[in-house]
Amino acid sequence: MKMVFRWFGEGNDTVSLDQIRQIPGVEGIVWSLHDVPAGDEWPMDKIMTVKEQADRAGLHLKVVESVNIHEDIKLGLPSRDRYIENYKRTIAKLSQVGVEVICYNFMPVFDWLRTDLHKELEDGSTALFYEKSRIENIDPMELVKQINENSSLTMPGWEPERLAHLTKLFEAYKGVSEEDLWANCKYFLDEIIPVAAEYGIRMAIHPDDPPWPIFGLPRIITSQANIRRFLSLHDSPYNGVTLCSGSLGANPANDIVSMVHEFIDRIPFTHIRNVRVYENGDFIETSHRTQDGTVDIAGIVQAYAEEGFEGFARPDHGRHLWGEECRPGYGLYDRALGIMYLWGVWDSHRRTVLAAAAKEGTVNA
Ligand code: DNO
Ligand code: MN
Repeated sequence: MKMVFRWFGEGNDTVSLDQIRQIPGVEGIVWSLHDVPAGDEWPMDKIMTVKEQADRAGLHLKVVESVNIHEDIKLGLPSRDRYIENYKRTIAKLSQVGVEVICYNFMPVFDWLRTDLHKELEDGSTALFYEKSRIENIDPMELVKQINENSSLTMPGWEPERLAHLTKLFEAYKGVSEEDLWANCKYFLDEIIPVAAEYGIRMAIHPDDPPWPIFGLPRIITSQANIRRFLSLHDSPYNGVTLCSGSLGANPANDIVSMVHEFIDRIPFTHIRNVRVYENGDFIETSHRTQDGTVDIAGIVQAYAEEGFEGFARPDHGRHLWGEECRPGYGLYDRALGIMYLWGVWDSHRRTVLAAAAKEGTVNA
């Protein structure tokens, strides 16, 4: 398991590279060019700037999250080919600075969605919260109205230009069924994966968050069966998944330990975080510790240790602690604490695995 840490870029993150390098075991950053609109080719000079910053801090930049997919690709419009060509050129450029994994998602219109960015937990810390009934009973057009009126319904991770086109986008997706989305996803993979393979970059789709359709928009990367189907759309080691325990864990029916064992060869990158799911379907993001949420983080890390996971891992969202002001979910403290928990579970299980292997004479522990 190779530990990495998400960094939003100079001037765009409250956490510095100097702080990141002091977290035990963290070797690289997970980065993106957040100011480049989805669909555009990434400029080499901007890529080089991040490379120089990472080099100076002694951190690698092997994992990119995300190179976002233009909506026309998800909608299957004829204009998608232009955006796919840009994507291929971005892949080629990223290979020049040593990128090995590209995380992306295939969610129509929205990335992760929450109703409250600072919901208070019992201990006084705050965290991202999702109130199911609030989202599920809202008409999309009412939502547009609420956002425009600056309501408390907050939409993290949304690009302003996407918000502006929301009404048009909802119209465009009216004719797109779940099966259409699968077909559009396959079209994208068939174009992109051979290019990624040529450049030695493993593509890793992020599960939908939350893992169910919202506002009548289809969502497909939601469950073990659907991930299995996704991987078979284009069968290649370069077509993989960013197994995110928090996103998948918002549905308690998802058995993530089982997914680790089944998909291990197709997981170049994993996000490990916990959520507490309530009976009414609401959920809140908690500390990484198993006992603090409803996702068995210790079991998931144990599964990775048993499999000898060699991919990249990062703590995902954390709570906001000790008065820290930061990007919602992306403070320093709780993610650093999360990493130490992940290492603790990992190290103890690796000892057991390696000792057993040494006894059998298969590995020199
Ligand atoms: C949620 C986060 C996501 C992720 C994007 C990747 O769990 O990890 O916002 O960054 O979906 O494209
Ligand atoms: Mn995630």
